[in-house]
Amino acid sequence: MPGRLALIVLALAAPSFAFAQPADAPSPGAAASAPDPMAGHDMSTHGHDRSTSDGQGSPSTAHTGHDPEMKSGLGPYSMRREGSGTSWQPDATPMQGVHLAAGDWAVMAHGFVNVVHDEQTGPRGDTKGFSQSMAMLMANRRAGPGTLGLRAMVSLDPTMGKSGYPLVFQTGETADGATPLVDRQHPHDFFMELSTTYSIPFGDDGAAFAYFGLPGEPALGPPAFMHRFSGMRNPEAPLTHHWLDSTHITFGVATLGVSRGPMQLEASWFNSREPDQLRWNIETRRFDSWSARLSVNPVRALSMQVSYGDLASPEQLEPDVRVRRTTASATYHADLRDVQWASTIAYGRNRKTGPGVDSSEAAWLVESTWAFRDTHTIFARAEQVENSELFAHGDPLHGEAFRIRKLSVGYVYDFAKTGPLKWGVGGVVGFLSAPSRLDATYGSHPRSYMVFLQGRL
Ligand SMILES: [Cu+2]
Repeated sequence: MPGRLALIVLALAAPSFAFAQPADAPSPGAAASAPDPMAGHDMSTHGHDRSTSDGQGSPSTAHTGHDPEMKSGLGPYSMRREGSGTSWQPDATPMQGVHLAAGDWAVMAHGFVNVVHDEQTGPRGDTKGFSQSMAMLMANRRAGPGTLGLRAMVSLDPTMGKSGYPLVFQTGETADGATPLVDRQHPHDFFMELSTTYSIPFGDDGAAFAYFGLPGEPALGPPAFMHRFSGMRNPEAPLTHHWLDSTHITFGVATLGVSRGPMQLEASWFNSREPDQLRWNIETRRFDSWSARLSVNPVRALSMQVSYGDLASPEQLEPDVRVRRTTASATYHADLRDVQWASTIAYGRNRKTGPGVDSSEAAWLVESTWAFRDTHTIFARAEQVENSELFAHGDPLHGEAFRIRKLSVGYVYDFAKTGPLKWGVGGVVGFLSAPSRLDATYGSHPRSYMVFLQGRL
């Protein structure tokens, strides 16, 4: 069973990170002398940031034995602000994963595995057991006048099979290179990110950076769903994925960005083609597309972005269709005494043009995750899409856009901690609504059910 394989990999990886737990009396050469990749950039000069995770404001406490708050590789702020790729999330977001120092490198490891039983009702529904997973290693060090960053992220999703998992009304990518995946979520590629960054500080609170990923994530959309706090406990991929964050695995991307205080402006050049059905390889293709994003974190709790991308040829099966994507999103993160509560609202629009294609389809997402003492987590997601990919070529309904709505509500109980790993069990129910003309195809009230075991690092 693929799920077991993912569990074994995560379990094997766990002991080697165990020494990275924050220690009050670190051994010489460990946390106490952890390199400061952004030395000279006093975090306390930024009103919207905290100097240390334990709330002690003096910057001198950050490196005297308490868990050093790892700095971003992209600019003079905490790594808390880093979402997926080069995206931003609120500064109030808790640090994920485990942190350690290895020579001159500050290293972070982070990951999850979900073992899922999935049932989608209705004539187009299906049932499947599968695992989803992600393991990420990030490392930053000073190099010359700036900071060098490396990031590797892999997933054992390809073990779920080329056709992914059942998810009614989901569309995007292909299992066989010939027909589109409909009512299924595609597996993510084994290599989700292999990227490098270099940033140079300027002024008191500015930085310029370059990012290269093969694969990587261009400056387009909010942080990807499995990386944002408001959605990361939910094993269901959002139906809005291909309107908001589907470019998170892009085989070839270069980004230049500049940030100053609470603002960041970026531009990316990249290969727009979505990953193909071969999920274990690295694909290369010329850079044919661009995107730009403005991100603003005006206060600790809030992060907002607007972005635009011109994707020359994203679809393997419709290479002549160009997609111009516009997205806007805001995430609010309340870090209270016992509660972490993150909510995201996002809007995306795909304008598609090509031979016989001229459409503009909008999507909305609102999602929220409320976690009490790292034990009880409640999450919900409401979405709406206008989807014209539900019927194959030749079907009379092919190309017609249908408004689909989904409300998912779920709960996870975290029952155990083994070293740095946390284990939870949970469930999520999704209620779908579609125009009654689709009743014959989908049934009148299709639902999505998942129960899952979740391991997190
Ligand atoms: Cu994806």
